[in-house]
Amino acid sequence: MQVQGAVGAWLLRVLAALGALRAAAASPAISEARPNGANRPGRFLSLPVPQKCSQRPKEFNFRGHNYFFSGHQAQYRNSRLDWLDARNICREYCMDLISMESQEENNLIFRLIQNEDVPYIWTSGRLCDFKGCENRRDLEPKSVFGWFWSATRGKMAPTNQTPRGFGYNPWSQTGHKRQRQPDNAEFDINGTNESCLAVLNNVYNDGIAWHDVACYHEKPFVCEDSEELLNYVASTNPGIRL
Ligand SMILES: [Ca+2]
Ligand SMILES: [Ca+2]
Repeated sequence: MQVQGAVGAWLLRVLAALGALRAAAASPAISEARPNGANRPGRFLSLPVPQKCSQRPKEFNFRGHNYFFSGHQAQYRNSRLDWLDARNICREYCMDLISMESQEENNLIFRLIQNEDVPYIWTSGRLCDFKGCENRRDLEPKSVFGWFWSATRGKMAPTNQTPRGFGYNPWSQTGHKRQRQPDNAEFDINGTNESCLAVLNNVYNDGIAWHDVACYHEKPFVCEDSEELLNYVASTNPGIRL
């Protein structure tokens, strides 16, 4: 009974934390775990694993956040995962897929991709096109105003503008349809929306650039510290070293 009580209390705290996140968020936290049209329905976001958080790979550090590239970790060296599976690997380490909120941070990733000749990586960028995103006039048109960083639920700059902190617009000027990104090109091919943000390495002869891509594609990934998850694990595991 005592164990059940402890688990119950813990679950309540998790739910309360998630509820607070939802309330604070520009976009809901839970429903993004169940993308529309996914061929694996009922998938959820993973909770952090305290022991993994304290032993998480710290490959490089920028402005107080640790990062790692999956290709540089023995256990993920050859891993290619869909967007949600990649997120969940990161989240178990108190991290999440990378969010590039400044050109400096973006440059770190571009350099990694260039130096290691990586074809593409997943980021935490996501289109708000799931349950909870309906009737949001502030997100219309979605292709311009509907993108956010799911790691922080921070809204991204309109896709047709240079984001604050950048000297240029990192979305590619071209793609499958020879149109600027995001272009939701796969929808025309098989009805799947391109709801996730990947950085592609010259796939369309366009250098290293941001592309909207269907979330089921399997790619290597970069994880970045999640302050939310680190704070959560710190507050529920007194004395833990993170
Ligand atoms: Ca970031
Ligand atoms: Ca695209």
